[in-house]
Amino acid sequence: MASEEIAKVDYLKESDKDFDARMKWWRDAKFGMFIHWGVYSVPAGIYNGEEVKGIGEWIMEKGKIPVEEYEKFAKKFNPVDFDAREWAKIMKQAGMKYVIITSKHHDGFALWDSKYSEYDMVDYTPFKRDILKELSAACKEEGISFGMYHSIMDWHHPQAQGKKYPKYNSLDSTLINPEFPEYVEHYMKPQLKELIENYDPEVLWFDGEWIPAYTHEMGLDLYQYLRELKPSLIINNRVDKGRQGYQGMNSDDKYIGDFGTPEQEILAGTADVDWESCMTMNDTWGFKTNDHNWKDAEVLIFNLVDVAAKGGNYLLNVGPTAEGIIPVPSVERLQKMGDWLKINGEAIYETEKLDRNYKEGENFRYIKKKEESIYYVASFDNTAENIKLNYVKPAKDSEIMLLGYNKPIAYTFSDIDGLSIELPKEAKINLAESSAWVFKII
Ligand code: FHN
Repeated sequence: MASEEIAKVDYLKESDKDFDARMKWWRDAKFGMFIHWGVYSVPAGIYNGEEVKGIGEWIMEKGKIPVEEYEKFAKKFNPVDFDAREWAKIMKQAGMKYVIITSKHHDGFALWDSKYSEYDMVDYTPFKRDILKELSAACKEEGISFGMYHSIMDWHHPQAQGKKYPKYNSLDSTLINPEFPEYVEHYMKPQLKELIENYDPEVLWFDGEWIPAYTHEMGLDLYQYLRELKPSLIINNRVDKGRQGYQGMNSDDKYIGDFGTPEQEILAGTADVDWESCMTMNDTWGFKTNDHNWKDAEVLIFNLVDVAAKGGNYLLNVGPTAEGIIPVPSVERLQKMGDWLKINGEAIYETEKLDRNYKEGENFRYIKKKEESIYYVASFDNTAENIKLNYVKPAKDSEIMLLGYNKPIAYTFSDIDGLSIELPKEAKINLAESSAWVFKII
């Protein structure tokens, strides 16, 4: 990066020690809830009686709904069943340590009481309550770190894409709307300031950065602005322009952001920068009446182990209904994940990656406890009589425990045959329901 650019973003000179200190809680947390909730949950994928294909929160764009029409959905948004404490309890039971909720998605609707817009939960809907205020308070009570998603792209504000400029076209638009810098300076930044001052988020998760009107220089400036407002704030790489599509990692270290953001995918191996994989449980982020492709809890647990073994975080999405309810299929999966973590969480939280490239179909993952010589091996083959591991060499007289069974497990080790662990029948009975068995090598 040119020296004048670094000069513009003093925080880039942050020492590794300071960066590590700022990221510590986030790296230890490993598992968070993503919440996509807003006006789009009212139509829930249906417009003029027709199903609109694609992800639910894009209905305004995919359904080519004029701004005035879409505003009518906002007038109807009345989540009378919303209970922030209930949501925080679901996160807690699931073993989730942080939450990222959409403060404002691409449709431009604010889930808080913004003094810069009437197009918000308190001024525009019959509900008249500040969602972010209630949820941030409930999360603090449960000891869950509170973060917010914020879209740079805005389909409602007249100086962004709204009524004056051609509808958003991310793929091949060359039109740069001349008022976007004004929108950033006098709308987006003031709204972000009030979000930080009112709700004290630990993380800001940007998105919609791909629009041509938003530039790398704006990203550098925004990062500096936000870190000056809250020095401990953690900000994802979508605050800048370096993300490589859904792969999510920056293409060049001139781009900023505290962590990479693979979307609906997990890195093949480890990375030398922080990253977080965000995923849905089904085929949409925002609620849709007709959603499909629900992932089984076992797959979600494998994903969590896979991400932890590779040194990342897992941000798993829920899309609440227009009434304010987290869908039952989501809650059921989160309960199973929480039950698994109650037994095996020590192999996930406060752990670090073991640099290893996993082969396709390999159903073991290796994880190391931070600052300790304790290793965990997660096995997804629960039918085996014994398990052979050729990647880890127990120290002399090591004890091997099976989490949840809590009796030493017999094993043999040789340099030629590697480590062979016999599985006691009793263990297979006790853990028959477990999605993955975790061996702790002490
Ligand atoms: O366009 C958004 C989409 O609606 C959703 O918010 C995902 C989640 O990360 N991000 C963008 C698509 O990459």
